[in-house]
Amino acid sequence: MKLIKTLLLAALLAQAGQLFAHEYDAGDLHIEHPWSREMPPTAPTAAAYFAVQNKGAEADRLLGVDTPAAGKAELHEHVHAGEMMKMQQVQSVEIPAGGEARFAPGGYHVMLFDLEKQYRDGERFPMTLHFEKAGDVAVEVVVQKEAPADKGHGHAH
Ligand SMILES: [Cu+2]
Repeated sequence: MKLIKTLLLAALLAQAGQLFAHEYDAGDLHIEHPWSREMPPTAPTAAAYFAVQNKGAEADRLLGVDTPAAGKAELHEHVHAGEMMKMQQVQSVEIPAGGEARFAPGGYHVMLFDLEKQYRDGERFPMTLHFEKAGDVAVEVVVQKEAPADKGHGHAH
């Protein structure tokens, strides 16, 4: 009985953990809540989002990412093309000194191609961020149905 209670408690705590933002520190960089929206099982791509704050006095750059969950991962941005929004690859994203870069729907995102599978709400997959100065930072991407509440200034579409 005690064992069952312990297991139940562990399961509850594990679930509660997913509701809270998870974050990572690497040198002067602080990486907040990497997440990906749950996609239909047949969707050909997915996108990952996070915010990076730079507490240092020098700018850093995100040069790329990779993940065993996808055959290819690219840094993308959304740009206005007349009435349309289209996305295009960028080679790197600056994390300004004392500032931040936000990856969010409608803006910068990590585009994931050739997925090994589409992950479900609540699942996680590993991803490594490659920074020019801070080096490689391993994070876990949480898959969720809904975008996390945005306390920042991302713009919605
Ligand atoms: Cu894209």
